[in-house]
Amino acid sequence: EQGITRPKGHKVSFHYNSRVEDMHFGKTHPMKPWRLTLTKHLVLGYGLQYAMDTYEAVAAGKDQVRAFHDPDYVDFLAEVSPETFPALCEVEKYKKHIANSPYQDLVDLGPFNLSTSPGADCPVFDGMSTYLFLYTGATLAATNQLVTGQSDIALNWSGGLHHAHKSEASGFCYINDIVLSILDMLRVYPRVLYIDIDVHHGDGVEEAFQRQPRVMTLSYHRYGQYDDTGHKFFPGSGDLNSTGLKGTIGEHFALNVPIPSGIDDRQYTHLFQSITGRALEAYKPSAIVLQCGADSLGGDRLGQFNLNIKAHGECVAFVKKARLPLLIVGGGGYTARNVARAWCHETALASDNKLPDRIPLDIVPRPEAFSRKSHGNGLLFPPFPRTHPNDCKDVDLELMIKKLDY
Ligand code: ZL4
Ligand code: CA
Ligand code: ZN
Repeated sequence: EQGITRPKGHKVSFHYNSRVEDMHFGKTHPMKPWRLTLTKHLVLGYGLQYAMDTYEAVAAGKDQVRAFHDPDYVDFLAEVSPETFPALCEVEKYKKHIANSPYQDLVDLGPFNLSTSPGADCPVFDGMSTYLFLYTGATLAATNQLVTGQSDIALNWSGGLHHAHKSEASGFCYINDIVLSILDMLRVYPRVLYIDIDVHHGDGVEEAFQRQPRVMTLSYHRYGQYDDTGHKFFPGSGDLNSTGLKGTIGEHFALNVPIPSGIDDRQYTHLFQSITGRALEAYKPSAIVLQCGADSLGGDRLGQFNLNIKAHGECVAFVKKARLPLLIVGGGGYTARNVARAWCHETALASDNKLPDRIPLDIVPRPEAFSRKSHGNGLLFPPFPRTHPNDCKDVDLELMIKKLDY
């Protein structure tokens, strides 16, 4: 912790509750709350707690979650467990919420796209309610720090669940903490810019504000054919021409940057800085929400980009330079040791600290997680580039940048 200092011109708050780590989505489910444990170990191992105000998150209230979500859905989420699920499915007010999902044949779905089948994207698991209301509480506390002017940057790595809809879970996301945060921000700030660097399209946030010119959503994501099975990369939306709901005043206030697999640091940084820079200049937001999904890193179990931790962090550094109230949330990220490295590095960037690349293995509780002979044990080690079926060879990045600048 030598050398860790508090930032000079701004205040950073860090919001977390370790109870989110106790949950398991299922044995081989890719979403591992363990990545949050590793992130915490690195943040504390480097001593970054001395650079920020740290807050233990408390659970969000049902009333707070109802600001966006359907009241029946909120009741269901608050009561559900693997034990109560079958009985709840029989309750009359929930029966009308059986989703009409294209994946119905794959898993046995209950209401709200929830299921106790092991193959489900959004399983019902032990401690689920606790987990959901805690990550949401952390995002709302972080938001409160910003809107009351008590912090300039607020962080919640357990949040950023961008796929959740008003009355439906989707893609490992149940409560859309980002939408709830932006709704709180709109009471104070005239315009909010939402930026999403998760490898998946931020569809839930875009949809929630598709009629709202006071929110601009900007998502960078893998888009197109997944492989030769004909499946599209999840969730399948977010092409260049989706720019908000046509015929409403929200039209033109959604931006999407669809990207093929295999994009590298240089290409991504160029895209990100050109487009984000232009959006900041044209939209002049009063505050920013940045979703930092770490599944855009190279070597991610689900992602197909080839970004280095340094390039991922440069997105955070670039956005921070706007000097606007900034909420930073996590999101996806499925190779836990890389997720932890990236989010620790980005916590340091947010608080103006430069970390030594050598991970303090003598202090972190699980050093073996970070010391792999094949990978080295540095903080910013470059993930090995991989090739994918439809790799980014000669997509015209300049054309994409030009098309979006209208
Ligand atoms: C799994 O191994 O593309 C779920 C999901 C459960 C356990 C064992 C069951 C085996 C990968 C994914 C069968 C698995 C079938 N288990 C999963 C169309 C799909 C339907 C479900 O980062 N099958 C759906 C969602 C995406 C689909 C990505 C990203 C969230 C975020 C923010 C969400 N859904 C095909 C997959 C496994 C599983 C292994 C999986 N699911 C990979 N990609 C998806 O943007 C947090
Ligand atoms: Ca994205
Ligand atoms: Zn993702």
